[in-house]
Amino acid sequence: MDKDRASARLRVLLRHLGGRSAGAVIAHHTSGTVSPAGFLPQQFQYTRDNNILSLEQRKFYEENGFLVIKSLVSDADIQCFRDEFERICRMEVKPLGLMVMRDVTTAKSEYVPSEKVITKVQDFQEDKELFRYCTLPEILKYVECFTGPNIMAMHTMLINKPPDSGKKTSRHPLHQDLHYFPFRPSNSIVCAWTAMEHIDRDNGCLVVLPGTHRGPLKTHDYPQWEGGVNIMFHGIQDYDKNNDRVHLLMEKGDTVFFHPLLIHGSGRNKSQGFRKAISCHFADANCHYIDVKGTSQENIEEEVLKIASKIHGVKDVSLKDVWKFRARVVKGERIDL
Ligand SMILES: O=C(O)CCC(=O)C(=O)O
Repeated sequence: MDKDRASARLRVLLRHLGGRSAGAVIAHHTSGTVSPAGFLPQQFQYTRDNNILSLEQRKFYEENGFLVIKSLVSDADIQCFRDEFERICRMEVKPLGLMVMRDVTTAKSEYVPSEKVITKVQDFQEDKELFRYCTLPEILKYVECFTGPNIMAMHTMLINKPPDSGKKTSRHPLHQDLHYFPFRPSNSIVCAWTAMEHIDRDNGCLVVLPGTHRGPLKTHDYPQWEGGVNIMFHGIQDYDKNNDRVHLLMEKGDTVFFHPLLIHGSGRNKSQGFRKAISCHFADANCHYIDVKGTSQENIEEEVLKIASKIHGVKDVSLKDVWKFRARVVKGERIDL
């Protein structure tokens, strides 16, 4: 590729990824090296043919396993999600099935319902306002590029990463989300993660290891951290320490779509504020459940079933039952999931 074409391509990449997050992406050695002209559609295995993504965007996701779309969710919607989260924290609303989480350093202290003690709410499929995030047309338009037209919302979270207490417990260890999922194929699953405010390295942005979506699912377990680890924050020990790392610096409304095998995590929140993001894992309704017995996912199955029994009092259920209970169709028809 001659110099002019290379810099033109780089400009296109910059436009798609935008300002500072693009700055980080350029550091990845494969992001600007292949000519889109030489890339034939039949080579795509992680994205679908539907003309929503540009060739450069498809190429980028195929190579790196993530794609940032700038300013995708409006300020007004984000404010609505924030208000609803605060209502949940004050216990003014109690959506069915919602899991409310606290940081390991404060989990055992007295419970005062407030935004300052809740670090994550998970499984908000029965909260009309928060679940609206999973049905936003601007989100689903991109999701369809990875899942196809029949879309299930499988797993929902609003993460309220707290200022670190000094024990580094606000970190999220490097992991692959597929570890938590008993459904396949992995290429038909995608996460949408939207920044609810400016997010950078100071308040603990996402960090991703580009290209790792092309590797296998690795063994996960609790990291041996001195200050403790949050419940269900499993991590990978044996990732390639020389793999490039990209810190995703994002503005309010920016959304990253990423593959469930992409190794990612987030750093310590060194700021005084609570860093908020909202996310949903979507899957093609044609995906199927798998039995994780005898696989590396057995440890998370055991933990999830224990929690389901403790919080919801449900016994004799399988991991598949738990997932079927939380899954919701958001576009097209419900098929196998
Ligand atoms: O928002 C974060 O800090 C990380 C979230 C994440 O990777 C997860 O919950 O799987």
